[in-house]
Amino acid sequence: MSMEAGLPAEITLPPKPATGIVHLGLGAFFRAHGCIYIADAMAASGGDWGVVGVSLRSPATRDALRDQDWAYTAVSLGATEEVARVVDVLNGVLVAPENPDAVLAAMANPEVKIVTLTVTEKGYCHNPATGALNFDRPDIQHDLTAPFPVSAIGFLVRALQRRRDAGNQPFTILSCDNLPENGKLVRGLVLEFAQRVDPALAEWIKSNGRFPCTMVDRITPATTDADIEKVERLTGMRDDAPVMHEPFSQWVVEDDFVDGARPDLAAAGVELVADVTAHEHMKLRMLNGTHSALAYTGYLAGHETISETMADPVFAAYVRQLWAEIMPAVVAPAGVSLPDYADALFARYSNPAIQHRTWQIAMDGSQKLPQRILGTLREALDAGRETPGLWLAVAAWMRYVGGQDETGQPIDVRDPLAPRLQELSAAADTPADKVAALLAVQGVFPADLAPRLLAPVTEAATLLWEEGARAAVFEVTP
Ligand code: CS2
Repeated sequence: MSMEAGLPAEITLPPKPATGIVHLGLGAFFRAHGCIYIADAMAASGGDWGVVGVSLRSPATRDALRDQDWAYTAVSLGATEEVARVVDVLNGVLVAPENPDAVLAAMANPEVKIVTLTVTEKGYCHNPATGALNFDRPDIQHDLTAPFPVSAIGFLVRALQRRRDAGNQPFTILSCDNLPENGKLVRGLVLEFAQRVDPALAEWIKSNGRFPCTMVDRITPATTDADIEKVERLTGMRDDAPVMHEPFSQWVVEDDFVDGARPDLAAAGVELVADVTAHEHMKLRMLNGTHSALAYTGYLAGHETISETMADPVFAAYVRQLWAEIMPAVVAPAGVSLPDYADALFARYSNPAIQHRTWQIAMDGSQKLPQRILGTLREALDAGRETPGLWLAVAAWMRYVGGQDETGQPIDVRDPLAPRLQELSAAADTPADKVAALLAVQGVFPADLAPRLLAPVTEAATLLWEEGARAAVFEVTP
């Protein structure tokens, strides 16, 4: 798909806006979410906010987009209609392992004002239970001494170092990952790393850097070959890297940028707020928490996607039960009704056009459980509330990471802790022993919470192993 293909020779396109943003971790989500807001902000109010994307690992996205002048199709999949648009906001894609110096140079360019990130939970190299940088991670160890980094944190600090050395301002760091207080988290990690590299640099970042927190939301399943065919049928154009997303989209951003420099995000529908905490808690617990619960239980029951899981009445009732357990642990943001939010989620999950695989959401559970489910469980225990649906979700995660489904087939578990979790599970005989062994993994379960979960999760696990996921889900739903 070339944007210029087919235009008469005398027509010249206006120059693309210059680059103002570097994005680390260019996956389908940011292309279906942040890029669209940025494109709309420039369409409304102008500005040089072109984006250079960085792939921290694979060249696949770069290779697919290069021949398309970096433009791509985003398809909004409603239950009854499909709307395709071309998103033309990328000015290039760099592949970090091929040329880390080019990535640092792009980030150090003083015209770049913002570095956005979607590097997934594990990409922050932190301990999910404490929020501290994990200096044992090989990537972090490497980046402390090597001239060119490999981790997102390493790139951020080394690029900030170049900017400081050149007498320039830092960029704003805008985390767009599903982590609680993502801006504060990344600030802490950057400062911890910078402190080891050069304490004066850490001081400079502390005084001059900005790390607004954000809440991001748009369901965006991984693009499949069938999607590529579908886009070709829909638009008549071949696009090797389209993105497929639901119609709904939300971005809530704390308005705290270095020198106030940012696109006119409000013009694109972004909610700019002073404090994003309430939005983010609501979304992590009510959306991502139930997403993970449905992913593990649904997968074990043989359901391929979330919409297929929702079409099973036993699971539709289960997700309602989960929201009833979660809502008392959520403070509604001003003007938001939690029951309405739950109803909207129910409709979004049920959208049959969105093929969101339970297996995809099940990935990296060890990095997701704490902020999605365990915080809610802690508050419920403190308040003496029973949460059988969520206890079952934790038990289902435990069965899932054991690596074998209910029919004895292997599960392709993708998780940075997968080998350890599988080993712990295999070494234990009974469901009760497996629960005890997995609750002892402190990177996931805080030491003070684990003993409190032992009895209820053991009960849920026993039910799950004895009856199977679907029956267990039925059992815990009134
Ligand atoms: C999902 C999220 O894969 C997952 O873990 O829960 O990616 C979810 O689809 C998004 O956060 C929705 O905004």
